[in-house]
Amino acid sequence: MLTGLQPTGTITLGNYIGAIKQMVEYQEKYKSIIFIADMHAITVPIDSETLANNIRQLVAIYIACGIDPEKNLIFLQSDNEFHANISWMLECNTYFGELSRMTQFKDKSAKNQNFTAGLFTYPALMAADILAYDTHYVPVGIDQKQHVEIARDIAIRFNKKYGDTFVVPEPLIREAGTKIMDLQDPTKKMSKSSESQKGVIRILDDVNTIRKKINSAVTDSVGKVNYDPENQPGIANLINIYTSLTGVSKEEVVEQFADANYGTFKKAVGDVVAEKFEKIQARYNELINSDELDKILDEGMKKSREIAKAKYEMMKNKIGLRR
Ligand code: ATP
Ligand code: LTN
Repeated sequence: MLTGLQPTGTITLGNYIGAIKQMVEYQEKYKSIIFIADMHAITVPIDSETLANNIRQLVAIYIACGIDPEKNLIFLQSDNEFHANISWMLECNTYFGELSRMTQFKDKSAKNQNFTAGLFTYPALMAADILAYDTHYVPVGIDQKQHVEIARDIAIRFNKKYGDTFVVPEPLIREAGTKIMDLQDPTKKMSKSSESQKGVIRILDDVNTIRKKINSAVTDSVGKVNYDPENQPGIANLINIYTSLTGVSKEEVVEQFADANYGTFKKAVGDVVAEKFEKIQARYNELINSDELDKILDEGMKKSREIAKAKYEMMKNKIGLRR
């Protein structure tokens, strides 16, 4: 299993519930590779200092959240030059037309007129990330499903043209209902690159700030804790947060808070998030300036290079890039 996150901002409660928590569960079941997709992060404008800080921070967050370096291969994409090299060979087996149909490209290129060639070829680099490691499963959010599908198409095409080279990967899409929304606008996804301060909970926010953000979450005038995403999207979002972090079912939450007002319910949600993130932050603080982090990345660099280099040599040979 292989997956990665882009270091485009501090991880949110949405990323934690929607991505990192699953990675921690999968490590018990699969041989896992978790990496930082930092070369993908430069497909859109990002300040150099901010990027460097985000990268180190994300490694520390992964480990603080329970991603075990003993059970996972953890590395930085930019520490491994074979990703870009493999990506080039895949690009030359990818059609302009299929890249033009990617919805992420269409969305992001519409937002910035000066979009880069890297934004366009992003899926080929992602295919390289996946195919270099004989990945069987790729856990991603629904928005990334199309990119895993194009990686499959490229793998199948390459295998047909040059003979068996790649494992054809499958996306592991999480069940619906775990999408966490902005606390101030519950119709909008909680996003790490969002400008919203009050609506987005960051994993490194201090616990008082977290409680305050939850207390001032937008709700409705119904006044009763029900799971009704259409008419009570704010409350439904808080119920999703509560159930995701405690494992209690939606029905039980509704029953438990049947007579409670929103203030009481919000306090309970705040307690659950604060308790979880307090522990993660304590571990994060131990890690962020430690050598332990560098050791993990050095080891990951070495191991990931070995694997990707073998695939790179094999591809070169099959394509005819040899003397
Ligand atoms: P960006 O703002 O840079 O687009 P993002 O916070 O929206 O970032 P992504 O980098 O697109 O997040 O996604 C990282 C992972 O986190 C994906 O697997 C995605 O499905 C998951 N994820 C992101 N936001 C949420 C959310 N609000 N609820 C649940 N899962 C989420
Ligand atoms: N595009 C993904 C990050 C990503 C990734 C990958 C995920 C880059 N390469 C390979 C899985 C496998 C994102 O934006 N979440």
